Amino acid sequence: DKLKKKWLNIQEGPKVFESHGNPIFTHKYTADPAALVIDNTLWLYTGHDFEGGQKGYKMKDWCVFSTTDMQTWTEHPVPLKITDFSWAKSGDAYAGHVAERNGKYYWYISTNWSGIGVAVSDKPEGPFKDALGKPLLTNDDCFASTHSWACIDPAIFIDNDGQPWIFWGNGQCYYAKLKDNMVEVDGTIKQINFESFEFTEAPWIHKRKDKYYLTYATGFPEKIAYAMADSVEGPYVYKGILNEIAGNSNTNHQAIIDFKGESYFIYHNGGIQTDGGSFSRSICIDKLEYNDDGTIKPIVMTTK
Ligand code: FUB
Repeated sequence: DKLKKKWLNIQEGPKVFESHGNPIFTHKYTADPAALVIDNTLWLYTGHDFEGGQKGYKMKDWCVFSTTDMQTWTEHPVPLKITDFSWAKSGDAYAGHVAERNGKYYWYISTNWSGIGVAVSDKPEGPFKDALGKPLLTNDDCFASTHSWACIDPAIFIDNDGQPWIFWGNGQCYYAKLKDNMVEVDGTIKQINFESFEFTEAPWIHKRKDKYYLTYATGFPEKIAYAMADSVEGPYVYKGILNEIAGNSNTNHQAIIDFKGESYFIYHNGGIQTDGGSFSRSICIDKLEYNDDGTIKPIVMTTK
């Protein structure tokens, strides 16, 4: 019971606290960030690692935090747990992504065995409910992939024409259109053609000045690389490494957002907190800057 309480970090209402630089949260281990800006508020959705020297992932729920200044943060009560998805057999609460559409918030989540699901809420802080009662995507949607974690790491991108897209995968990067209802795939599932560069996982798509950016984890231990294209479907041209291996975590996982006139790179790091590591990770945020030609400057990881 003691362990369970630690895991779920059960709390009744929102908690407000100050962040003093990277890692931005020190009261619990957080990983796999996804971020959403609504008006003046940054919403940060994270995975939740069990603490201290684990030998594997132990992730049973997800967390949501909000801020208007990146210093004072509100942690909202646990909005979503792996057990909220009855079909997510014995899986862990892997990376997710939240998108807003027509006043509703859709939280796409992944698990290592059962694939990708989607939960919905009327509010960015939740509570969220499984929208389908079954997975949105499974390993069967990942072509010939055989490993149990092939169908993970959903990333949603809504283009200027209103078309929502979902990207995901481990080892291969898959993508498809979503229907306007956000809970059904529209048409065929395709693969990004990575000819000369290695995709591990953690895709994230963003757009700036008509250019599409696909950032993703490459290699293992992972670094974050990026590629650029003129269309959401590519072809994507490899542009290099954006973020080096972050601390002593084998994985890295990024979210890229603009907030109050600046661009930010949100990622996780295993190296800062006592007991931190590949399975006890911590979210960090650093500035992201573009060159005049639209390429991105390498991220400088700081403790600020
Ligand atoms: O947190 C579990 C998995 O590790 C995520 O789904 C991957 O992106 C990697 O960060």
